[in-house]
Amino acid sequence: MKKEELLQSYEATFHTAGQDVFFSPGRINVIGEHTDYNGGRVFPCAISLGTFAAYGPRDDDEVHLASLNMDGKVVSFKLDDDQPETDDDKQWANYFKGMLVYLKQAGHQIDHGFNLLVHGNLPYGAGLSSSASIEMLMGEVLKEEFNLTIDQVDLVKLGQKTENDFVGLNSGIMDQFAVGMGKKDNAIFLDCNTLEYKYMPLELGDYEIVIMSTNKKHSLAGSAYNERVAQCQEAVKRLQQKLDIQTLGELDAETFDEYSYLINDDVLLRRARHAVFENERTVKATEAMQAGDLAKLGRLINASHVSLHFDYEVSGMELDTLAEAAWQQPGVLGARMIGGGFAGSAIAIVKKDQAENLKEQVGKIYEAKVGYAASFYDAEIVDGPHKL
Ligand code: GAF
Repeated sequence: MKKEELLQSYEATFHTAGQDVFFSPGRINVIGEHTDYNGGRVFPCAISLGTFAAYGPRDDDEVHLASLNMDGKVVSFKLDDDQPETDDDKQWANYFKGMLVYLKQAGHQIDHGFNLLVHGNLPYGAGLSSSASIEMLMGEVLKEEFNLTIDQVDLVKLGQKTENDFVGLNSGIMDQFAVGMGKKDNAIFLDCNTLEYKYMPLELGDYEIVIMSTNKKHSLAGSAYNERVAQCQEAVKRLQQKLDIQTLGELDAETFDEYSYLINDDVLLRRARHAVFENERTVKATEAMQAGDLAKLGRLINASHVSLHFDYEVSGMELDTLAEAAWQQPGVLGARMIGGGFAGSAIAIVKKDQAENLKEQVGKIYEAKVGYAASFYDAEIVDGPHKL
């Protein structure tokens, strides 16, 4: 949506002119899935699909939020209201409200109300992190409009806190980091234990990343996500009988293998095995990319999907159909589901001149099997949140 159009909608919604327009990206993750809350590595990047917001100040102490993706109905609350919205049709506002609450709790001055009109071209439930996009959008709006002095990584941490404590999903930090720290044409190699990170240009030569969306809605909070987090914590607890570790991300595959007898449970063993091996794959994938060995990068991406399917069990018929159909297409180096799983999106690394063929063929196979169409997007890697 164009800036002018959003400002027009702002005026129609709030009966006054808007002041500024902001954009915040979504994210994809090249590799390193379900490793973030396990203290492992991730390799995500910010994408050009994301969320826009038009902002205007108010001269009272009220916040009025409206989303064009939610019928444009206004949700309003007082600046000092620090409780999550509980009504079903207002809960979307919690991603914004949480950021505001935690910024204020951290001592930042937000001394007047405001209106915000939001529009996302990132489909909700597409597994491209519309939630982190919104959290970091709110962070950027408040930082800019209220001249807050806050380090960007601290803002990212408040995004994760919003997700964990205000929304109720025990997510790791990957999504907020990928969005909040996004850099054009770069992926971010992040160690989620230490928060050390490195930008790495996505050097794919004649290849590109295609995003394949299942168009099946998912709800992470209502799903088995928190259960996976708890299972990994339980596996750590059992390994702690002999090992001095806090997270699975501290283990290499060999050590894990030698001590895996301590886990003594089929499901927990598979969950932990995924976390440990996926962490190693992520390191190997960045090395392969840097060495120009894209075929190896592709194989690691395929292995990630297989592990998410069999060991972590967060794939599903729709995501499997996309990945497996992509594997059969010419010019494809690798394909896998991304994000929390169960629905959402997958990615494929494909030769640029075969990308259209991939979309057509995978699209046909998907529709025939699933009964409705998938959507395809070329991934454009962009900067983090900013004023337009
Ligand atoms: C979701 C979560 F929000 C992330 O923190 C991450 O765990 C991801 O699922 C799986 O890698 O997007």
